[in-house]
Amino acid sequence: MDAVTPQASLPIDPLVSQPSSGPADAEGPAGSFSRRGFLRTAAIVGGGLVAASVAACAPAAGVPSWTYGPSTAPPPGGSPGASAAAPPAAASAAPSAEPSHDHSPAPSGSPAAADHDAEALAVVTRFLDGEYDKVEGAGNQPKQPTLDGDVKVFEFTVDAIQHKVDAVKDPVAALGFDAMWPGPRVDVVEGDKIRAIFKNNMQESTGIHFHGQRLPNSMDGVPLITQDPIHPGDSFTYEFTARTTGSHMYHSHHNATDQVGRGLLGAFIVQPKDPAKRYDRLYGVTQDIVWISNDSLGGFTINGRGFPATAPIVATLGEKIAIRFMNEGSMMHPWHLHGMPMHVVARDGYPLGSAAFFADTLGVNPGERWDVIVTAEEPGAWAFHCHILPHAEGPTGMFGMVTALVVNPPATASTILASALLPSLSRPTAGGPIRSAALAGGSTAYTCKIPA
Ligand SMILES: [Cu+2]
Repeated sequence: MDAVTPQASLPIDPLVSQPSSGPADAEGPAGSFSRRGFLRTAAIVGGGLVAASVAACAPAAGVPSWTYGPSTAPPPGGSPGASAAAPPAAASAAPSAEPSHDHSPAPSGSPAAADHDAEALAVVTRFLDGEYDKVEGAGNQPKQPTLDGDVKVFEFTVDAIQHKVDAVKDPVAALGFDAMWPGPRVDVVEGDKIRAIFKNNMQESTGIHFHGQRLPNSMDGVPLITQDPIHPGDSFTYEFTARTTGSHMYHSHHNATDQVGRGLLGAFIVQPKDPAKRYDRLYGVTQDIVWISNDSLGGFTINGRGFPATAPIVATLGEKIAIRFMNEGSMMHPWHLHGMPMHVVARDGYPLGSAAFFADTLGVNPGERWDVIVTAEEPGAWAFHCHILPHAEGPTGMFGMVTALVVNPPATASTILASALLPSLSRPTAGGPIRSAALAGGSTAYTCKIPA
């Protein structure tokens, strides 16, 4: 399964088959598609983010009106045209591996306007060029259980890893469940009997807490309170029945400032037993996206990545998307979507019912989960970012907690035709929800040019 959605989007129903997952996918057909898909995505993003004064890059009535170039892959660090202006990684405005929690404004010695624009363009160009798909090790891969009778068994490893938050910066000494950050996404169904086994491959002890679940006390995962620490080389087995529906998490509860800050976190989602209460049936959503923020090692991240390596969300006009915000950091992050509102339907897994509300900016405190439904009702490329601006944009452009919601127009005859004429640019080659959405939308053909 690929991410962006690629990695962030999953079939809604955990009972249906899901695409295989694993690091190998990054270079597999799905990855190939995703890069092409991203070109399309990027094209629109280019229209939306760079050419703000230009109407969204919808296909013209006749032929595609914009073209994208160059088509060659950029060297690490930026596109060919922008690399000269790209700042050295060390000079990036993004938080370093030792992030500053200083929220003071940009220094008064900001670059001159021309430099500012060039550097901002360089980083956006990396986003447009699909940096997300060029960085190995995407997290949130779906975790499949084995069955022991009626018990769903999940076996995890807890590993020290080298993790890249983008394609340019050096890897950081991180931690991961199953060697990924975020750890695997676990989807179960209300009433499922769960056995989760964690093998500690680290050089330090740990303990795993299922955050938000109602559990037997002995399964609460707090070392020295409800269990002994899981020492290096040892395993611990958590057993419980998934009682609490909705968006939850699992994470280290031992030396957690460091261990969660370095990546020991993941999504644990309990789908309601009644299918009519699941988001696909309840709201008609066709993408179900986990969005875990963190703000320690590697700076300000969404699903372990900082802009421009964050995954865009790609939708077709009219599509409904569920986004599950989960904050595993130590700061509040107000997520702001441009262009259309978010329908906030659940907090910490609990449905808001008649108290559901609309917002365009939603603060998510550490530990909280908020579920929103977005109706992709406005075509274009819409910035989607934390609105604590020092987490998102600085004198050398955007960084950290930034991505885009790309809303493609529905199919038109011209785009379908162009798709046939430009297969190398537009034809998806593998399965996955994005491909499905793209095909359904028929809007993979045209591309856009970033204005010089
Ligand atoms: Cu923030």
